[in-house]
Amino acid sequence: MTDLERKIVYQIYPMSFADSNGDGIGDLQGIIAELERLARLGIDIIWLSPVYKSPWFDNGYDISDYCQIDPRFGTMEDMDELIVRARELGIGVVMDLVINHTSDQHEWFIKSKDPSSKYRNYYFWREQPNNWTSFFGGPAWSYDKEGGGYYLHLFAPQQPDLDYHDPGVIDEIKNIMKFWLDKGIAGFRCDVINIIWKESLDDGRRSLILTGREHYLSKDGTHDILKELRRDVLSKYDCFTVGETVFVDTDMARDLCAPERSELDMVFSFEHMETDQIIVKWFKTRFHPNKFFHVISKWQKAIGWNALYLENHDQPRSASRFIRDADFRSEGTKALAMMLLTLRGTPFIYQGQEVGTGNRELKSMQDIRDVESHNIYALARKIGFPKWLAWRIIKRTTRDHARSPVDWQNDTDVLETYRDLIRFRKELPVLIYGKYNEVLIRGGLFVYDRFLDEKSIRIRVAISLGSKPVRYDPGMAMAIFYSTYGRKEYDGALKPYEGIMFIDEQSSGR
Ligand code: ISL
Ligand code: CA
Repeated sequence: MTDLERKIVYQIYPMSFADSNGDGIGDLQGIIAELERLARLGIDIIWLSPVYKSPWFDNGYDISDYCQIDPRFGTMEDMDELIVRARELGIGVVMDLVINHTSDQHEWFIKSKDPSSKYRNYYFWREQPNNWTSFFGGPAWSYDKEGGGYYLHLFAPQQPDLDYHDPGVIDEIKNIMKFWLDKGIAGFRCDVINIIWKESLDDGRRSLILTGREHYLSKDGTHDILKELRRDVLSKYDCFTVGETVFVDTDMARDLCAPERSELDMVFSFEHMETDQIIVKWFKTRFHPNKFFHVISKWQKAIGWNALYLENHDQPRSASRFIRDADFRSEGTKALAMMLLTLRGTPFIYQGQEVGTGNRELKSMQDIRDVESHNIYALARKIGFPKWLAWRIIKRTTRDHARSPVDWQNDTDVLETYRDLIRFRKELPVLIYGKYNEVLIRGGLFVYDRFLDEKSIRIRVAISLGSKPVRYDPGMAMAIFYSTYGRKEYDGALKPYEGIMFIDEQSSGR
């Protein structure tokens, strides 16, 4: 990971990104047609959420064939064309690797229903279930008549978990990875990768969420698998991996992405995305900027290099979530952009974020298509929540907010800010290689320094997520390098939802 540090990633959710043939579904030719625009934005890598063949029960995170493109998106020729055309523009393509589970329509699972099949042990078939509960609510086991038993699924029943105790499974996965890497892709985003190894199937401690998780969260077996995939496959290619890792703390994350351990290059952690909730994401609280900043800063200090993100296809839009005052929506999204692009690590921009896209207007459960939202709604009703309350929960949290088509005309002003900030990252090595140092967090204001050494240029970033001006004295030698308000003179206070990059005049010699 050397070159990688300079890269900026852009996540595409293909279904709602760009539709080339007018059938209402985004597709690969649509992405190809947008490549130049993405190149102009300055991004280096696109990560595609799944485009593999899938019955689409969980929007493609239920794969029925890892080596085929789902017809809704086009063909394998389109995919090959996308990889080549992107490369011509200097853009790498990262694929989503969903290997904790397959679709229940995958041929392995269908064949595994026969107890004498070699695929039987690819999955967890048991006569009796344990007490584990699933990520989408409800039991993690379902009975299948044909299979003559219960099988484990940590997500929907249509997503049976693979059992990595069978060495055949990891061989299959290696072949799939090679298939894609040989096509010249730039790496993988590894879906829920820290839960793939189930250490035992014993009953779990009863818990409000995910009973059983102590048996599979970030176990040694997961580390072994990651090392093996790196040794046998990934190390032979010029590529990188980012793991989606649920319920990780900084110690676990360090173990997963420390360079000397040769596992992942970086991880998506969740702690900063959990600062506006109580226990689970369905119980939202008011957003408190200071809490959010403290978590971000803690991770900056703890991990040498990591993935940075504010949005993805599972999260409500940051413009609606982290900006409490709707009057300052445009300003706020620019300030958040500055934070994302000036912290230490690899920034991931989610489609539409660069034009300040907010949450969707949703009227009732009929507008919702996400399987998770439907399950949670049903569960809430079952335990006695009135309809209005169950709906309020879904309305605020549903993954559909991020998954709807983007209005590219939304806020082109925000887009200009993204362009500027991306350019600075390319021009100022301190923003990439510089150390991080927290200066202060108070009253919705977050200030930090990026610096290489005492003698060279120092950038001080101040981000305000508050609706009132806030006084802040950066010290004598600091002048405005860039403000999201476009101003050049500093008057001793940040404006509402302003982001400022100060530069140390003495050290830069400007
Ligand atoms: O949505 C979530 C966080 O707010 C999680 O509960 C999420 O389900 C979890 O992070 C796993 O996500 C990934 O795997 C799922 C898939 O539905 C998600 O889209 C994917 O990002 C199962 O493959
Ligand atoms: Ca289409």
